[in-house]
Amino acid sequence: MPVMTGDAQATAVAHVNVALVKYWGKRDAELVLPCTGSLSMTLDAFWTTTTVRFCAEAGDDQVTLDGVPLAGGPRRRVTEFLDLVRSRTGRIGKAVVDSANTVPTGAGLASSSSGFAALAMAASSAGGLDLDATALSRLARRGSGSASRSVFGGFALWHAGQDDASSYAEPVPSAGFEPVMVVALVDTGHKSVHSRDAMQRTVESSPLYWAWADSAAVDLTQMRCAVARGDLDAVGEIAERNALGMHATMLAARPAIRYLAPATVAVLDSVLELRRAGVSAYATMDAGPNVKVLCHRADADVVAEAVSASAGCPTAVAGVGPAARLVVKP
Ligand code: 2P0
Repeated sequence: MPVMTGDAQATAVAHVNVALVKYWGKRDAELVLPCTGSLSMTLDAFWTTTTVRFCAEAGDDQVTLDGVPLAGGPRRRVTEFLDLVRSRTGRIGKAVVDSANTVPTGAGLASSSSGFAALAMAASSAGGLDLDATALSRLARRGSGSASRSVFGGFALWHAGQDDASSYAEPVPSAGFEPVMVVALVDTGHKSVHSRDAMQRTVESSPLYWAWADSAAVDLTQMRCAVARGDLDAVGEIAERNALGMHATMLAARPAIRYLAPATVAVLDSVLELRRAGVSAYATMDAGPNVKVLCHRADADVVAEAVSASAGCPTAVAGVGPAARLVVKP
């Protein structure tokens, strides 16, 4: 492999995705191989823009997020990922990484999905790798599992796989299915337990974990069909039961992990009320107290009003978003 010196820079944009069938638990932490497959919707409203410059003069990797230099664990995750990219390219220089989120970081709003997808695309491109979408999905997975899905727009299915080669995401046919997610911003502060630690504790200690994992396989098959036929009620029902089941596994972990706050439950009640009133609205929650409510675009205002009133919180409406893309090429 030729050693590449000289500066090279690339900028990528990747959008957040929210899982409709969740990823929760790894069977291989080093390779980030999940215990189960998952399926997500990429959102148009939230994204990360990341520039990577391999720089002959830089003494060490420099990483800033929203203008603030990263340190400690968060910085290490990025530098280890850069080491992985460097090991596959002729690049030996350190990197200057500048990243900006339109989404609060570390609040269960899936900022790591867009963050590592954008980093994978920008770093591999600046490093001179020409990866197809599957290879990029595999690489992004090594940074953060959910990032494997943010390489794609629309709906994406991440195959659990057996090894590095077989664990990647791909687009799911969705035939013009264009629902929205009303995001109830219950709390945008940092979560109490990182999802990486929380999922490991759940797999290791929750007696409910494998029951959920088994049911998630059924959810995944049914979800793929429901998305393909654009059946919002079926998609919503499967998504809601899968998410509640995932939170049940965490509540049974030892010690318990509880991301759901009183305001989360208030939003869940308002979603039930909406359904009783004939509105197709379904909730999903990730590693935090915020709630994403899936509904038809025509119902977005009425859903946003109801969930906002229930918890006294702001909302944002997100539609189906695009694939990750390079905006500045080397
Ligand atoms: C998901 N989450 O499918 C699930 C649902 C949170 C709840 O993917 O350890 O940051 O970096 O692979 O991708 C959050 O976990 O975890 C996540 P790592 P990640 O979207």
